[in-house]
Amino acid sequence: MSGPRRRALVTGITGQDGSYLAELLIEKDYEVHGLIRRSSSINTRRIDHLYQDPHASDRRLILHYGDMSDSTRLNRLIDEVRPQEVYNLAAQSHVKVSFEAPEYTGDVDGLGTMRLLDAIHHCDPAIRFYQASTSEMFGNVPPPQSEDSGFRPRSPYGASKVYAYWMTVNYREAYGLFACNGILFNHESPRRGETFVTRKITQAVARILAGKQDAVYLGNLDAKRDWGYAPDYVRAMWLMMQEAEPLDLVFASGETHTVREFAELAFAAVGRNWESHVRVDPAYLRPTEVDALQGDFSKARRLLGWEPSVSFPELVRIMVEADLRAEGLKPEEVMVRPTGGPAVASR
Ligand code: NAP
Ligand code: G4F
Repeated sequence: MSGPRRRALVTGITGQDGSYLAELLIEKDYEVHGLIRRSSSINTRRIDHLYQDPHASDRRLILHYGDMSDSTRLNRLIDEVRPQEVYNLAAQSHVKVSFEAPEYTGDVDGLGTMRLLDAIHHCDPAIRFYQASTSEMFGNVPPPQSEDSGFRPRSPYGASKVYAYWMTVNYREAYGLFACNGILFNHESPRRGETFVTRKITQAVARILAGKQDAVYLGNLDAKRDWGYAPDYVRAMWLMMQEAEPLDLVFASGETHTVREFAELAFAAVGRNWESHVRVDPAYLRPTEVDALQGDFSKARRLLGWEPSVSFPELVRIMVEADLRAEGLKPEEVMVRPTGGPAVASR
């Protein structure tokens, strides 16, 4: 006979990762509580398929208004919900935007994490805490980056996340909390925000094919990233929270590719030459850039048995295909078959 249903609180539930994590937790029979921000127009599009009317019985998804800048709300929420697991995914997560809004980014991404840790510490130290740490913290540490690499952040976002990382470690060491950091390298999906470079490119491919635009303007094409598939990475978050001891672990694909390569593959997937459609606009360059990320996830593989399931070319095709469908185009009619592979990559 199974015990009482487990409760998880997910901040950032309306984001890319929050939506996949909510799906995973519901699938695993959790009662999922999500923190959402009040806005004048509803922005729950990524979790609408999970939504349940507040009057429904046996609800599995329960949403609460709040903000990471508001400690009184976070304290009350932890006390009211009394989750067994807290996943802190909420963040101003755009690196370029963090240069324009450094104080806000520090408040939400850095202090916000401390507020949540402190609420747990005072309410119920048995609550487990996952912090969405990031490869952006490595900054200009040369690849491959692992748990043993130092942090040399190159953006207000990266610096705020380094603070959050160390506060997570500190609450673990000082008060014995089960508080862990997942140091995740870039992960993408059809739910990726439209202003991150992968989605910007795949959406542009679809819009160009639909005749809605002719070109896409990008910044640094030489930057190298280690790109994986988001659902693999939320599985990593959950696995970390089931461990006997809290750990800090890197999750990555282990490969690195330039932005140029991503664009080349995305346009090639529909038989176009990327150079005919990609233009460079210096407005998208950053004051300081992280040049090259490539993660070494051997510790996660060894301890958790975690492996990424989607290759780089598959990821590009999944995203192109989804954006073509969103534009009303049929991928099977417009996508070029990769050598030896299926015309479409549906997941
Ligand atoms: P995302 O799509 O940008 O989602 C961010 C989430 O945070 C959204 O739900 C957003 O709400 C919420 N949020 C922002 N400011 C908030 C505030 N002041 N109070 C409450 N909620 C707030 O990000 P993601 O790609 O899913 O990433 C999830 C987490 O992992 C983030 O912490 C990110 O920094 C980190 N991370 C991401 C990657 C990656 O490659 N995706 C890699 C490493 C780490 P709205 O929907 O209302 O905006
Ligand atoms: O897609 P991006 O904006 O992602 P970035 O900066 O790597 O950050 C993402 O991954 C981090 C993990 O390492 C997360 F922590 C963070 O929250 C976020 O999810 O940019 C990727 C690369 C950069 O080098 C950028 O300079 O693409 C380059 N780029 C080139 N043209 C562009 C563009 N980035 C954006 N957003 N838009 C462009 O037009």
